Amino acid sequence: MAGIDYTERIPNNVNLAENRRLQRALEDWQPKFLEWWKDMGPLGFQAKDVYLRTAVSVDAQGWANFDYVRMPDYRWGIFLAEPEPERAVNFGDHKGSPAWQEVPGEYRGVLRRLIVTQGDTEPASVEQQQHLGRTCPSLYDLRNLFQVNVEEGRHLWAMVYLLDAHFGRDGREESEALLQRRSGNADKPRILGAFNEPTPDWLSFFMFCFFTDRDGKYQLASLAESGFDPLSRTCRFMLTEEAHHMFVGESGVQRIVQRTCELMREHRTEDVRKHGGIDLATIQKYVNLHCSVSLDLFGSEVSTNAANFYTMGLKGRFEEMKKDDDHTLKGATYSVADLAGDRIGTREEAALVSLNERLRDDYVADCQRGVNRWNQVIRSHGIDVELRLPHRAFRRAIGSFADVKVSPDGRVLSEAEWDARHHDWLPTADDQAFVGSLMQPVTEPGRFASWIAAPPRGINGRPLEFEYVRLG
Ligand code: BYC
Repeated sequence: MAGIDYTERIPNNVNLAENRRLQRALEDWQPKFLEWWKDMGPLGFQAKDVYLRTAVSVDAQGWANFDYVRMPDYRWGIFLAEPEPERAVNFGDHKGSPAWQEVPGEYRGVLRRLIVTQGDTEPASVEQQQHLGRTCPSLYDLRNLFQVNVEEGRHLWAMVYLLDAHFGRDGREESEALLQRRSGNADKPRILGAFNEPTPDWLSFFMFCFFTDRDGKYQLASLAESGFDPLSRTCRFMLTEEAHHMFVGESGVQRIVQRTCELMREHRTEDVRKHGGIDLATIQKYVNLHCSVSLDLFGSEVSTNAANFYTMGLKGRFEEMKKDDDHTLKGATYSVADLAGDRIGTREEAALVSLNERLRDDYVADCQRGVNRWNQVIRSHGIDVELRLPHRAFRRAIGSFADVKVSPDGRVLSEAEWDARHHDWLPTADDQAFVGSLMQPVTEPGRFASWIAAPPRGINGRPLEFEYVRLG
């Protein structure tokens, strides 16, 4: 078991005490991080005790550590998964060479950009969720929000460690810049589109955790294959935290769907709004919005950047080592979504430049499994409605479909048709105002808002009535 040294100012399992230069860089960054956290982290709850899970070692048991913590006292730190002895670069032009423990000089710029792009999403999501605590549907959900937030904070630490440990002065400058950009700020926005969108209500939050955090899972899994071993090890550990975020998203939407179905049955109507629920049609619109925003995060269908990341051995495919091919992809092809006139089909492309699309395919299949579970809840109430993922060309801003209007079922539309119909497919101002009107805080232990069912069980064996956040 790889224990984490909690006697240090910065808990870690990377022997920080033996690297004075790095320790000084991180100790210099730490107060700036805390300042950012106090400024941009959860508003109004910094002094409250929250029942949080903290990693004390990087193996499975190391997660079982739950206790009350005030968020600014959370032990953010640097935890890498155990090294794999004799690990090699497993794909691309360097396949078979020993994995790099230091940054290969010729790939320095590219690798730095990948790490900065990944790192930038972590504080961005905390910023996007800053106001949500004030309208929590229960103490259980409030605690889950804060658990997600502190772990996103730790993911920022993970990337800052890589920048400070391996990129010298440039890395330290990037670490500072990660604390300076702001989600949605016109002058200094976050790097990727989805991370500048607001998360104004809890339906959006759960959708974000389901769709956008899942992009995180697929991107981190690809980076976990990296031939740059420190990146691989840090992403492998981050993935264990990411799983909880997706649980929060999937179970959150599922509980909303369940409550909606209960109200539909009880009142024999689809229009559950007047009974304090969120109608399935509105939930579908939020699915369309968040899915399309997150599909953009995979980049263009055809990308030489993606081909280069792979050939250089820096970013692999999802489950690279489970794939039975030559792991160089030279000469191989892959089928990518394609626009031909006003029809959407597929065409064969070189596999190397199609890696973004391939990862998007893995992602869509995973999203579909979650949607199937929501639909099972709907069916179990005897209701004949299905939630659906929108077509991958719907409402895209990046890639082949950025300039066309496409319906959720994949028909290419004229501008006029789009203008006439888009309010049926995406949340309107009225929908948002309605969802917003439901966002009244519920903070009595064991109680839940009218629009969401209670979860089947509490956290770490505690009952639902447990005081997951002490507000008193
Ligand atoms: N928004 O070749 P292309 C997470 C840019 S989420 C704005 O198609 P590429 C989390 C692109 O930078 C996971 N710009 O794309 C979740 C490029 O610019 P340059 C985050 C975009 O490079 C929830 C140009 O367009 N991880 O962890 O193959 C909570 C052409 O790009 C966007 C990563 O992102 C966009 N959506 O792929 C908390 C992994 N898409 O070069 C956390 C690291 C593309 O012309 N990043 N552009 O200046 C990457 O692997 C790649 O950068 C991307 C883009 C997959 C994002």
